[in-house]
Amino acid sequence: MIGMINLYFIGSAGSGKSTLTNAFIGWMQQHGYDAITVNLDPGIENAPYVPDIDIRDWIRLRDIMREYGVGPNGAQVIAADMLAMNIKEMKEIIDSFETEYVIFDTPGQMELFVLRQSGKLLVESLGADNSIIGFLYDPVISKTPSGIITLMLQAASVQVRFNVPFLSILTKSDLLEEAERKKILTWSRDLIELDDAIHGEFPTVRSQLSIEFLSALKSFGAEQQLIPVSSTYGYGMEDIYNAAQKIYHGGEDLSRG
Ligand SMILES: Nc1nc2c(ncn2[C@@H]2O[C@H](COP(=O)(O)OP(=O)(O)OP(=O)(O)O)[C@@H](O)[C@H]2O)c(=O)[nH]1
Ligand SMILES: [Mg+2]
Repeated sequence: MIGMINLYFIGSAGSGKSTLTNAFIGWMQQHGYDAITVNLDPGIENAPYVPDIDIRDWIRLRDIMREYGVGPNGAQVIAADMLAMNIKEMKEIIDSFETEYVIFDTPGQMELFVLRQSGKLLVESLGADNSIIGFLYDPVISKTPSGIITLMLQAASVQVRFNVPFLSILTKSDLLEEAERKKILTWSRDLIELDDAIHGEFPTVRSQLSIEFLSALKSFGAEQQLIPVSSTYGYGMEDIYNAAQKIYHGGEDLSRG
């Protein structure tokens, strides 16, 4: 029996992690589910939610910049590495909540969480076998075949890195025209369509992206139906919840458990 589920929102800068954290916790609370939020981004400004646990209680970018004489980017890297020292204490606090879902908002720059050792250490220390990564697809990037393929490659690298169950989420889908949204959703589940589209995007250049290459991506679950959501309008939250429940509880609804 799985207890707490750790759900990590990971995605490129500005893809909507913090806003989705807010929208999703809001939806969960409104529907009577027990959940908390953890902010792992020491550089967050104007957080749209009040985190239950906040990395800024341990690590402050301004202090690091002053102490180490580095700029904001250097401070982010040092902060990411410092996270490792706070995992044990953070775990104790998280455990004390005895909640069903722990929702993690990760740092703006995805590579800080994905590439530095501390991100992996955190996921493993808190329990990889009850974790889910929600990978966010930015709608503006997803609009072109080369853009969505790039995101699929990033998603595949995140999967290689963490090796935990995965959800693919198309954020801010209210910004897309209906036709664009349909096109992106088709590409996400049908790599043959995507292969046709990438050759359409580069008609004069012979693309090195072969169908074999796209099929390799498939083996990492890239050909997975995207879950379209909008944090602004609040839709898609139930779809994220149902997909997450399906992974660990076979779709069982907590409220009826
Ligand atoms: N229209 C629309 N805008 C959104 C939605 N979600 C987020 N945004 C906007 O997208 C921008 C980035 O959102 P954030 O939630 O800060 O994204 P993030 O991934 O946390 O960004 P960083 O942590 O700074 O990398 C903000 O201006 C949000 O208001 C959405 O569902 N619809
Ligand atoms: Mg953020």
